[in-house]
Parts: sequence; structure tokens; C-alpha cells
Amino acid sequence: MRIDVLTLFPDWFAGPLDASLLGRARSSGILDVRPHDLRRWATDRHRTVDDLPFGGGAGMLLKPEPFFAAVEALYGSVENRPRTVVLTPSGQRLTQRLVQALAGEPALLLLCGRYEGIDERVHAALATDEVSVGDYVLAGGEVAAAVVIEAVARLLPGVMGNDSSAHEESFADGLLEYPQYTRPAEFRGMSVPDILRSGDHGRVAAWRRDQAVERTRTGRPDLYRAWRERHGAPRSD
Ligand code: JEW
Repeated sequence: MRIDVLTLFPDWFAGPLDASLLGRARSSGILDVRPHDLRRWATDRHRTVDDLPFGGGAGMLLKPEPFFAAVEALYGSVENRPRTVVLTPSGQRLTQRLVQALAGEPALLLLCGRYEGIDERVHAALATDEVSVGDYVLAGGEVAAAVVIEAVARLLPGVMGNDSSAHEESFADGLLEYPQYTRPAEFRGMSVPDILRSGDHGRVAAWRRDQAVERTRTGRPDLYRAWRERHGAPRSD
């Protein structure tokens, strides 16, 4: 999969993209991430990409022209662009379901804003998706774009081990993970539950299921309600 990124900070992506999973996905040719400096498509002497908001107000906005020029340079025309994600705190929340849909695309274009955001005409004419990675305000779209890239990349065939699809199902099932332990069995007075060391795979599976349900109920009542609804539980409201 090819992922182009339009950003004022292309160099920022070098660290995240070279490390671990993303580094291997790129070395093996499964993932081709290309961060582009938006200033490349600024036309004035000072490479200006921002301007004051019409109507007044605090701060600066990213101008539309460099985004449109970049898209036309990269793909030939606006119509020819791939699925285009603008990272913004007012977007649709990124979920595993959306990550799966994005991972099914042959290519993506990610647009990263800065300052107070991007001129609305970029959202209207270039974005196929407006995506938020969470209800908090970042200083720009780069960190959010890195989140999208990592979440998508680990779903691409060949990036992770073969057990990844099975693991994916447990999240798709809508429950939080059960607690996990490795050696030592006893550490600083904290012990691994006996059931996990019993060798009884049936009881282990049942315990894990109970733990996942209980953790979800107490920690994420929103996910728990959705899970119960999908499993046909009688409504208790
Ligand atoms: C995020 C891109 C670009 C995404 C998530 N927009 C905006 C904005 C900003 C500060 C104040 C008001 C509006 C900063 N900002 C971004 C923030 C993405 C940009 C500029 C972002 N949180 N924050 N999930």
C-alpha cells in the first residue's frame, strides 16, 4: 500500500516510520509511505502556506492552494486522488472498523493541518474522510496520521504473524483483552492465577472470557452495552 502524507513536518515521520513494525513493512515493500513537504507547493518567495482567517479570530489557517497543487502534482488531477483522510479533532472517530476499511484501499492520502486547521475548501473538495484519533486537541495532524499509518499497516498481509487475524477477531468481537502473564510465576509478591498454570485449556478459555467481559463492563461501559446488544442480551434499561 502506498500512503502519501502532506505535512509541514515531513522529517518528523522518519522516526516512527523506521522503527519496528513500520520499518519492516517498508523494507519488505508491503508499505510505501511518502511524506511530502507542503511548502514545496507554495508559490511565493517566502513559501507561505498559512494566512489569517476571514471574519477574524485567533491564529492562522493553512491555505487551500498548496493542498490542491500537491494533489494535482501527485495524482494528475483531484478526481484521480486515492481515498483522502484529513486528520481533525472534529472528524469521525478512528475505530478498528474504519482502520479495516482503510487497510482495504490500494492507496491513501493523509492531509495534516497545523495552527488552527485547514481552509474549509480542502475539507469539502479533497477529503473523502475526516478522522479524529480521540477527543483531545493535538497541535497538528502528524501524530494522528502516524496513528492511522501504524493501525492500517499492521493489517496489511505479511506485516504481522499469522495469528494476527485471530487476534483481530477478539477486538472485533467488542471486548477488551483479558489479563496476560509471562514468567516468572511469582514476582514481587504478585502471582499468576492458578488457572493459567493448570493446563486445563477449557477452564483457561472460560476464565479469559469472564475476565474480558468483566473488564469491559467496569472499564468501558460503552463497549459493554454495545457488546451485550450484539449478543442478543435482553435489554435492562
Ligand atoms: C488535530 C489536525 C491541525 C486530531 C485529534 N484542527 C485544529 C485545531 C487545532 C488547535 C485548535 C483548534 C483546532 C490544532 N490542529 C489539529 C489537531 C489534527 C490539526 C491543527 C487533532 N486531535 N487533534 N484527534
